[in-house]
Amino acid sequence: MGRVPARPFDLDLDPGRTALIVIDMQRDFLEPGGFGESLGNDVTHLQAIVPATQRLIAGFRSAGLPVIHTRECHQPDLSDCPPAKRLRGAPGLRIGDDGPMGRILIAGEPGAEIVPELFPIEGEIVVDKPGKGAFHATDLGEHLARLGISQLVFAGVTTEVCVQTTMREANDRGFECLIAEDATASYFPDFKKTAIDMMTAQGAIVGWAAPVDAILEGLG
Ligand code: C5J
Repeated sequence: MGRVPARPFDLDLDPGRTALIVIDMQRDFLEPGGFGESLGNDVTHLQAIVPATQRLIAGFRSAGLPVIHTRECHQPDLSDCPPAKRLRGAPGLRIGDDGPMGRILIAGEPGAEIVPELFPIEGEIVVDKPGKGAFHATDLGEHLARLGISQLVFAGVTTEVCVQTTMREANDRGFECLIAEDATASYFPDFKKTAIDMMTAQGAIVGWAAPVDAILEGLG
C-alpha cells in the first residue's frame, strides 16, 4: 500500500488493485490539422500533457500494473451512434463525415487512433467507446472485474467531458478514482480546473487529484 499526497486528502493506493485508464488521447483530438482543431480549438493545451502522460504510463508499465486505453469512436455504419449525438455537430463536421484525418470519430480511421507517443503496447487493453463515459456500452467493467481492480488512476482528455464522465461512472460503481492533474487537459483551461475542483470537493465526492510524480512515488 502506498500513500499518495492528494487533494482533498491523502489516498492509499494498493498496487495490486490499481489500474491506469488513459482516456481518448487520439490524433483527432490532439494533433494540429485534426478534427478538434477544425472546430476552432487550441490543441496545444492537449499536446502539453503528452510528456507527463508518457511518464505515468511508463511508471505503470515498469511496475507491471494494467494500462487501459480508450478511444471515442463509432462503427463505420454508425449503428452505435445515436442520431442525437451525430446531429449535434455542424453539417460537414459530424461524426462519420469526411474529416482532415479520415471519417470523423470512426473506428479504424487515422484520426481515431491514439497518438504515436502514447501508443498501446502488446497486451494492453484498448476500449472503443461510443459514449463520453468509458463504461457505457463497453466491456470495461468486465475487464476490471477480471483483473481484480478497485482503484483507478485517470489521465487523458478532455478533463470535463470524457475523463470526468468516466470518473463519475466509476465512482458510482464503487471504484476509488484518482485523476493525474498534469496528465489531463481541456481545450478550455478554466474547465479543467473547475472539473477537478468539482470532483475533489465535498470530501472527494467523485475522487482525488494528484500530480503524476506523487502518484508514481506512492505506487513505488
Ligand atoms: C472527449 C469530447 N474525449 N470532448 N471527447 O472528451 O468530445
